[in-house]
Amino acid sequence: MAPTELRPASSALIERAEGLFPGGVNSPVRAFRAVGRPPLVLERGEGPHVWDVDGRRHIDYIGAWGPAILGHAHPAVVEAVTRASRNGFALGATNSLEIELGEAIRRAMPSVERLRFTSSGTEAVMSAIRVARAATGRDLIVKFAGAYHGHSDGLLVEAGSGIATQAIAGSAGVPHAVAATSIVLPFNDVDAVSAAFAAHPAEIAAVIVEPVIANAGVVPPVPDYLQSLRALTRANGALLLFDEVITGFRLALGGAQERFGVTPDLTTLGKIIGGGMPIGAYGGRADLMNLVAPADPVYQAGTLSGHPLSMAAGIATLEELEAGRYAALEATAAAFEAGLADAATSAGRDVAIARVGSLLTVFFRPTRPIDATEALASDREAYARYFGSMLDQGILLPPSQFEAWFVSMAHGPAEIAATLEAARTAFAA
Ligand code: KE4
Repeated sequence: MAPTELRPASSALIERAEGLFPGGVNSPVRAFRAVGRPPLVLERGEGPHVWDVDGRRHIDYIGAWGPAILGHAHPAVVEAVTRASRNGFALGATNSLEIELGEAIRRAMPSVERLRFTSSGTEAVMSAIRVARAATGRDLIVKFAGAYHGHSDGLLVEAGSGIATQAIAGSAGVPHAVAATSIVLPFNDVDAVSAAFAAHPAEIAAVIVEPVIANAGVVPPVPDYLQSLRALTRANGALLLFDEVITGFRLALGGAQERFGVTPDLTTLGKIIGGGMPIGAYGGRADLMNLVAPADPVYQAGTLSGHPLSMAAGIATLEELEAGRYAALEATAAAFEAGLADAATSAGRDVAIARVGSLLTVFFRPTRPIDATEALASDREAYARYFGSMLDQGILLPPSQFEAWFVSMAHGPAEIAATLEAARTAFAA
């Protein structure tokens, strides 16, 4: 049966959505274009499951793209938001919940001596970069190919013609002059970073990095790589910016900076700290954050920054995480990875599974990618077929080879077993 007949309610809603939103979605990946399937319309989530409007239940590994580390609709989070909503919504002045969440973040991430909440990760990254440029008086930013840091102009860029040269726009509408303030380097290549500093002495304000790239699929740092970035930025008067929008509170309570033992100057956060409500945050060394308005000279603002309901959801989520459930999550994800590897091997499929903590990707290529170039060489068609087979068996994976799978604390043995059963069939398909 054609997908349309299979999902009448979804199809009718998608048709209306396509007349309203670009591609029928409010964020591109939700269009499922990369996997050649009609997009789902989801109406409910609970624990490890989501339901679409045609009543189908899916074991979910999208996890709202990161926030749902506790699983969906965790009772403590729902109760916290419901309770807070009875006091009204944004009131336009400081709310005690902002202070509570800020202190919880600093307890977990001591490098975040001071911070500012925003309404998205993009805003947080954009603001952190402004602080870095103001603090150093320098304009250039180094980022890595395959990493995604939100959609601010300067970060929608691709590598220029040569190593350490000015980047080129990665999206229409990004002025060349703005793209030229970025340099895009290969990840996991220390020499490339050294060369960039040599080519641009005293011009690089910061190096921004996803400490574990999740936006090319999962690409971990090679041993000592993050430590090298720390040393090189310090030696060259530049700042190290960890974009922990995904890894923060995911890889450990203290994020990647705790897991890898590297302290950045600035950190950006999002997703988990809002428990699934709109949020972002940037923070770090007090001397840097003290440059931000209402102090001079760095301006930044936001009508709904620190929104009480986002704060309430974040506080409840971090309280659950402080209870120390990471060891169990690690064990679940490790067992999942081993099971997937067995399923692929028994089906004779040549895939490479990359995992850090509860972030993992099954790459349809023989070896784990070391950088974006290798990740992009994966067999996208094979991934699309695999995605479709898993979806038809009730398993919802991220609809792109280049996203991370998110295992939550709500994924139990039954869900993992059901997923591995489906994987055996999907790998054989
Ligand atoms: P938002 O503006 O989407 O809240 O955050 C941007 C962002 C910043 N930094 C990192 C490391 C991120 O992964 C993101 C956003 N992640 C994507 C998932 N690949 C969000 C999903 C989407 O764009 O719909």
